[in-house]
Amino acid sequence: MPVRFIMIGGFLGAGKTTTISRLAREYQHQGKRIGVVTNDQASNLVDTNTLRAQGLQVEEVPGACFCCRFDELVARVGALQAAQRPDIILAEPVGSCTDLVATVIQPLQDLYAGQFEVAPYTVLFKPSHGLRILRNQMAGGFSPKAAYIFKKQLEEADAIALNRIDELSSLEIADIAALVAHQFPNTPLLRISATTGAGFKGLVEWLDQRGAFGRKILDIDYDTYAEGEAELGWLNATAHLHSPRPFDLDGLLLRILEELAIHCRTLGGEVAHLKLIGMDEALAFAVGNLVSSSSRPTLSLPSGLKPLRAELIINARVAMEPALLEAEVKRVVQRECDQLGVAAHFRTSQSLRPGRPVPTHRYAVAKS
Ligand SMILES: Nc1nc2c(ncn2[C@@H]2O[C@H](COP(=O)(O)OP(=O)(O)O)[C@@H](O)[C@H]2O)c(=O)[nH]1
Ligand SMILES: [Mg+2]
Repeated sequence: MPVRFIMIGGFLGAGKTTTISRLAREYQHQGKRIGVVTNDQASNLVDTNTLRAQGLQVEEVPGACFCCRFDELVARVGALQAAQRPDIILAEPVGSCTDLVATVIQPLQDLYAGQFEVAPYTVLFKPSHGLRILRNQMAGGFSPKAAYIFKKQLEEADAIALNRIDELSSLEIADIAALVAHQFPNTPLLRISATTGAGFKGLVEWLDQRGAFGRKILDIDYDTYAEGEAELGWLNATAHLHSPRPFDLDGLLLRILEELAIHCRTLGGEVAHLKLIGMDEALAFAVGNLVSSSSRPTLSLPSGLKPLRAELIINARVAMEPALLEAEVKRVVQRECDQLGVAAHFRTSQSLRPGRPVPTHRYAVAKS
């Protein structure tokens, strides 16, 4: 029996991890076994931690996107299959990656036909940047090249899922629907909220379909794509926090995100996604998120913890020079910790610009 491979695409901060987490629960209720593969340019992923904490089997493909580490993707799926024979693999690609139909879906369908059965490719629409990008307003705060990636991601989708409808007015939803219908004609638009579960029945039904999907090969300029991706600074860091007195972990995460939002705005670096996990010694944890410079930081998972010690994991993707991003993040974390009387020691820190994507395979025409 081939394993069902469901990849959920979408820009940084669009809601892929939240969607995958909810889909996993839905499928588990149906009695299905689930494996998850996450992907990032660096290691120490907030997403992997979040999903593992839900009891899911998660494998990581770190260091480059699925398209450039195709064999590693297949190997990680193989590891999941050996461990627990999943019925379904949920896969989250890097949020700045595109051309996934030509470089991942088509090769999987062609080279591993008996092993994988690929579901219709669904890409999440991120309203905070998407509305501005589709309206051609200042590239949503990014450069036109990063906006190019955002649009290419939507162009290769079998369906677009407008996420965060819990936060949108019916007018905003109608506005986005009209823009999508105009710019991506013949692409179905689902309306979902990964947070509340609204629209998930429809999403699951859509993903269950069999047919001629995963065939929209992009006409794409890899120079523009590579330059757009390289404009984003990437930082994955971990720090150990300790204090003589219990401290408010949730409050600290929110303050760090609030301060970073202000600094990024001042420095003119649009936030694509900032994620923080704070974890105590018993591995209970809080998650904080910021998905654009103009959004409000949120605790996607409040913990109520008042620990003496905690580990902090930081994943930041911001349109800023990586060394500057690293310096800003470290400075803000130190300062906010100082104010609470908490000592912060950075253990690992990896900052980079994504390199030019060099896919293992690229199908110029759809084979299957
Ligand atoms: N209000 C709201 N927030 C959401 C929704 N989906 C995701 N989020 C939040 O958006 C942030 C980014 O989500 P995440 O799943 O990490 O995005 P990813 O980068 O695409 O994996 C987190 O704070 C989520 O809690 C949604 O439907 N509604
Ligand atoms: Mg994610």
